Amino acid sequence: PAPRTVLLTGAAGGLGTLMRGLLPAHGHELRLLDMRPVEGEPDAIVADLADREALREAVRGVDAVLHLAGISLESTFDKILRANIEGTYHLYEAAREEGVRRIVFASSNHAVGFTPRPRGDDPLIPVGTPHRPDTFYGLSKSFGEDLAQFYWDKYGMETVSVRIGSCFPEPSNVRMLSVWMSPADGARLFHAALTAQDVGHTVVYGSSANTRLWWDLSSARALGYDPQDDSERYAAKLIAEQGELDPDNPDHAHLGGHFCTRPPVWPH
Ligand code: NAI
Ligand code: 15L
Repeated sequence: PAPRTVLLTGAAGGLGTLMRGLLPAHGHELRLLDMRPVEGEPDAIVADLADREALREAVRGVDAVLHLAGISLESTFDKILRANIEGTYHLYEAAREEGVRRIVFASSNHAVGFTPRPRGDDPLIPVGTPHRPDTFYGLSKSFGEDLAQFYWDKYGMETVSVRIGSCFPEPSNVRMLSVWMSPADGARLFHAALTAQDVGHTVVYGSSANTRLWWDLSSARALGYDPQDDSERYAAKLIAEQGELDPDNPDHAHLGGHFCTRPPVWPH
């Protein structure tokens, strides 16, 4: 397929940096935006999500937006409100004003973080499970999914909300054996979300085809996503170091893990 111009917000961040490297091979031409300068990318747009005029200019002429910008861990409500809730609203308004048809929204497993994790033969968690945010951060992702549904119902703007598990080069704890998404699978999923036809507002979980998966990937597969990785090759080492998840440990009881009990806080 022809390259599609995509605005990547949050391009200076961890996931943004991984996707800057991987998405061009899927045929996407990226325009970059972040509130911080993007290393090695002098043409990147440096703008805050609060700056509606800058956002309008940034989305002008793009086929789609991959919206990764925002606070990615727990913070104060005021900071989350400004960056994630108001910031996502400003992005959607700018996209609506400029006629952008598709947004891929970096939601998070923390929108449903207080959902008990499946054990034994329990069924996988469906995308239709009720929102159970585990933090103000997760609450902002629940809001983002509702915003996306509203812009579809009201204005016909399409969104794929990707409830990302943990997208890092390698899983670093036993919980991540269930929720990890390899960067290569992340690029496959974002590519599918950017290009699938007639998505309306679709919610998907974002992870690799992990042996210990907790949630249902069928809505992601329906977009054409075909994950190639499985965290299981890291399992023996991580379990030897950390032990299996402890059923009596509250940190291990829910999808959101320790975000439910002692959430890591954004440093800025
Ligand atoms: P990150 O914190 O490394 O990157 C976020 C980027 O957004 C930063 O470069 C930051 O400067 C930028 N940003 C923050 N506030 C902004 C504002 N007001 N205006 C413009 N730019 C702003 O986070 P990471 O890990 O790259 O995550 C990217 C997105 O994916 C986030 O929305 C996060 O919530 C979501 N996500 C990531 C997961 C992961 O495993 N990496 C898991 C679930 C969700
Ligand atoms: C997230 O939403 C965070 O942005 C990311 O840094 C990880 O902590 C991830 O969830 C996770 O649940 O592991």
